Amino acid sequence: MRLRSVCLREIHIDLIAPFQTSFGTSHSRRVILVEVDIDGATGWGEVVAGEDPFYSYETVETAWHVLRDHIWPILKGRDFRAAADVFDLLAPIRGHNMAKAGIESAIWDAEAKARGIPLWKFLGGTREEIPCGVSIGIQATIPELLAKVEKELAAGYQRIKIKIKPGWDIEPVRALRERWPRIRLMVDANSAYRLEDAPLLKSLDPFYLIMIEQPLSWDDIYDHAALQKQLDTPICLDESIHSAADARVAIELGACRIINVKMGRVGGQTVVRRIHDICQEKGIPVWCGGMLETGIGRAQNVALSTLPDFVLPGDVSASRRYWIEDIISPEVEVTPQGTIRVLSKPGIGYAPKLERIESLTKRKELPP
Ligand code: SMG
Ligand code: MG
Repeated sequence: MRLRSVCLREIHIDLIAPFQTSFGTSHSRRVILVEVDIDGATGWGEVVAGEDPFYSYETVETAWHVLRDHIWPILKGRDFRAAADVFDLLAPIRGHNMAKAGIESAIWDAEAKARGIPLWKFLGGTREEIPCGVSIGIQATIPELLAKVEKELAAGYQRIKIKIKPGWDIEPVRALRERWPRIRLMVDANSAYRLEDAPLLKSLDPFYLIMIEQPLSWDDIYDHAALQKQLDTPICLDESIHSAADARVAIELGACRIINVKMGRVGGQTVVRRIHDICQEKGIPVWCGGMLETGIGRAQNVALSTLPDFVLPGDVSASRRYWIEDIISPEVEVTPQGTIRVLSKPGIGYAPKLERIESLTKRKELPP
């Protein structure tokens, strides 16, 4: 197969509500959409890099540059066997996984469409309904947090994750546990703590959280292993896992008991499958993380969440939690049981709304 053309678009889209983590607050998103033509079949991918280099070093600007000036020249006109080969073709480019994933996932979509099968099946998915959780940002007050959680539980979501940071950790967890002793609850620190904070993190053990996500540095695995030894609560790694090799090291060192898989962070669907397979073999459950995606990235996340080891509810939730109007049709919807049912159309299964995308587009380029 051959990549005939690529179209890069940057869209700007407002979030329904601001989203606050330990590293900052998002009010709106700048998102790169990648449209590819593979032998006449069209595929769509999304680049999840942020506006600022706070979650990772990649940004919208670095991803645009790497896609246009480095990835496209490697893939242009190149013959390859399958979407599954693209990640390895891009090996000369070190890092920049979010840029790579944007185009690689679009090629997966195009190949699935050319074969006339849904992307989730093409990836090897086995689940037709995926369990969903929500991620709730840092709130100004505990009553506001409780109100948010109440709303999401009423909508059916199967697990609640709250963002924590020093000064907003034990108290919100205690308040949630007092109100809802039995819900599936977890916290995500986005690297806000240090190994010296182990006693504080240990004091979360009595709240039987299903996991603590990424407590320590974004580039650390070793200290997480030391921390995990001291905690009963499982550690889940997010920012620290960039590759299949990282997953293997983290598991071997005992740095985590769960892994959050994000396609953008690891470079595309092929590496998602490799990490999935390693974790499955080692008995480590995985779940799909979220990056405030628009419908394109969300549809890709729904597809990968159908792989068999995605046993825990992910941060993949309904379009309407993020956007007044999403850029796909139908929008991603969640059942009252807190699940998303996969679609049976070829590829990602959701159609990009081209007029809406055009109206949100701030820059567009078809590199020659
Ligand atoms: O997409 O619902 C979502 C956000 C899920 O919490 C979420 N993502 O560290 O897991 C994480 C964060 C990273 C994105 S913060 C802008
Ligand atoms: Mg996280």
